[in-house]
Amino acid sequence: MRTRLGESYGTQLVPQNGMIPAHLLGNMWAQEWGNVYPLVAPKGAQGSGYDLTELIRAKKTDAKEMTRYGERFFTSLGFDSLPATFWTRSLFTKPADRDVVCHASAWNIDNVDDVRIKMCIEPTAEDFITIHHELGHNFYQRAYNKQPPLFQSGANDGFHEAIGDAIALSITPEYLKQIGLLDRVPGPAADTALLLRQAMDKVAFLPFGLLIDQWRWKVFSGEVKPADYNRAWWELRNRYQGVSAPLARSEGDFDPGAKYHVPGNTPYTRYFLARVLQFQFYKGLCREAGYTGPLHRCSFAGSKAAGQKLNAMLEMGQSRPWPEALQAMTGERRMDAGAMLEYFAPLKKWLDEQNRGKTVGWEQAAPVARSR
Ligand code: X8Z
Ligand code: ZN
Repeated sequence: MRTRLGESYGTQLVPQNGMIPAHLLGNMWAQEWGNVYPLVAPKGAQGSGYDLTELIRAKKTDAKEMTRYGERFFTSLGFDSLPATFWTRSLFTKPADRDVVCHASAWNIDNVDDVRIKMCIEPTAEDFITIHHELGHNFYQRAYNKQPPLFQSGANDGFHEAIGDAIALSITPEYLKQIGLLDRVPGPAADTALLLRQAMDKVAFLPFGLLIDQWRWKVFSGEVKPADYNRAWWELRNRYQGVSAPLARSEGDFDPGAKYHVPGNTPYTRYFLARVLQFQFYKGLCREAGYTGPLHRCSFAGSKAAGQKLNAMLEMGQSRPWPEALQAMTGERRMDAGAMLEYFAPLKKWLDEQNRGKTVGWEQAAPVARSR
């Protein structure tokens, strides 16, 4: 990322042994970086992937149709369709006449089957994936509705965040062809490109997913005082993500407040856990579907066996300790990033070659003096 962004923007702005300015990463919070993939795409044949945003736009797919694609993935696994009320009571697009919270969310209104999403869907790859994420919440909610109220929840909150993402990992070129969005499946030479884009979202998110609650817990414990809220935020951003503030900051700024979950008081470690768990779930469901090829090319869409395995875990809700739920689906009792490493192994090999002889990692600027 640093090398390629340096080529695009110059090494004055992107120091080759320093941090990447956060505004160059294609996301307001620099939490997922896939949106700037075109700037870092490998050259030549390896770069020939496809652009899901373009495919969605070319088909003039509207918000509800995008959501139908997500629903059809779940029904292909054997889940019942969403209830009619989902379609009439959800919010799919940004209303023109009033202000709403556009941060995507999934709702379980009656603990039976009045499930809904609230999202301002745009025709982009990012929102296409997010729809699958949100529907993962809704299908989980409906699957555990026979549990006693106290168990109507995810096995742990990372599980709830990982279901739809595990599904979305199955959105492979073959799957896109199957559902009529892609005409021609690119050859294996495009794997590097596809994996790189995926890593820019999935891997780059890990340090971000980790630091939000680190900051929050330091605030709650009193270790970080109000006068240092913003400094402590950027210290974590520098240390874990290797990104720097676009402009000089001061305690007159409150950058953590721009992240929905901070003022919204939504725990965030769940997303870090989900980033690891989703690859475990995906691998387990691919195995169940009888898939034996390289992990990143697997799509378990259409597999009733995978659907049954998934449903068996979902309907447990929180009635058993999470290691049992994990075991039911994957055979493993511990959260483990092995499946994630396996998925990205071909990319890791390519990246190691690209980075040979280059400085990997970053130096942080000297910390700003602590206020008292
Ligand atoms: O907040 C979300 C979902 C709703 S639970 C859209 N996510 C995190 C975020 O946007 O910060 C999904 C990935 C991380
Ligand atoms: Zn979520």
